[in-house]
Amino acid sequence: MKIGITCYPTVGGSGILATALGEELARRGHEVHFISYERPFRLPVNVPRLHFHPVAINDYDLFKYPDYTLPLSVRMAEVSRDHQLDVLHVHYAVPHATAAILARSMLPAEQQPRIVTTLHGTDTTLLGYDPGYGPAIHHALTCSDAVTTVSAYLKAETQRVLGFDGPMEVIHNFFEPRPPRRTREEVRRDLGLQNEMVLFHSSNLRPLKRIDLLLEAVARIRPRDAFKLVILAGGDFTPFTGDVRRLGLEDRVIVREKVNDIEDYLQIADLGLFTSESESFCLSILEAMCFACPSVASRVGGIPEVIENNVTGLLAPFGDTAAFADAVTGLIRDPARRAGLGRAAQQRAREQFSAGVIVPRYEELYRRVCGFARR
Ligand code: GMT
Repeated sequence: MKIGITCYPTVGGSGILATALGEELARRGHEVHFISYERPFRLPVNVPRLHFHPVAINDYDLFKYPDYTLPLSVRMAEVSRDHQLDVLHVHYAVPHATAAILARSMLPAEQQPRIVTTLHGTDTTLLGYDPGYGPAIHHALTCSDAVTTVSAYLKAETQRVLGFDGPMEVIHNFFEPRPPRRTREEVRRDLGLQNEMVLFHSSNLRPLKRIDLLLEAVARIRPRDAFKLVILAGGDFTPFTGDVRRLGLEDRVIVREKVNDIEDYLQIADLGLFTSESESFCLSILEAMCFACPSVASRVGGIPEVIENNVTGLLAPFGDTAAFADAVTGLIRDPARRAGLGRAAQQRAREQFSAGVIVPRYEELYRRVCGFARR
């Protein structure tokens, strides 16, 4: 099939997932065309059947705010027409789904692609509440040929927040790790680690990730010299350096920004820590699971669909830093239990959230919306 994909190209779960999906589809013989304002940061170059079409954005004096939706829709229409796309799969509704609907209406009927919209999280749980966005999101979902959500939680929230009652398919996220580039020893040495175990967090540091709670919980963990907290930051960590100092964590926290080779760090992670206040799935937990690293995370949103409490990780009540720190301390002191959770987490990742399980579900959906017979 010929599939167009639009996503945010920067660091963030929705773009990472969309990029991985495009790669997997190309590997399976589909022609994949990414359309975005920048090349997605994890999109490899020189891969057969994988193409990138940039959207040019002009900043006209008359506009107080530069517009992206219109040039994106025009580019989507051009790529659909020139490459005879069967499907345009947009990740994160705003503004991608609206642009796709507009692009489709610019084309004659025989050139119109089917539109699949995947909701990833805050497109429902934040923007869905915004009166300036909610009705546009609802309209775009209604006009899509298929809508998917990355968790059952997000599907229920979309029904509740947006009042959308059309069909939605839950297709969980997947992660397929690449081989690390460096050895464990090289990475640990580079981070200046000695015998400490690695507590691990990776995110874009947006306010809902609650890095303040993460640091507060970590400050309660004893003994302090047992661990280092390695944070892979997809955003600016500077606003949190005051908290690090105030909590006396200067010699415990190591931050690496905009990391590409995430597998290098995942392979040395002993325990993932996630204190988000809202999360439709939390791809970072899954990435850690693939390396047999269990996580302690807040019991919010779709996280319980990823972590089975006491089986593949631990869930703590949101905001309870004492309970969170106790759970982490317990696992620091009990390496056998930690390893057991890690093994179960890795097995769950393979069985439920691997490319081999998830990508065929998207392929099946594409065939269905296109009316192709099942091959
Ligand atoms: O919705 C967002 O906040 C953005 C999005 C992103 O691009 O990082 O994150 C969401 O999508 C990820 C991939 O499906 C999920 O793993 C994240 O849980 C989800 N974020 C939230 O729900 C806050």
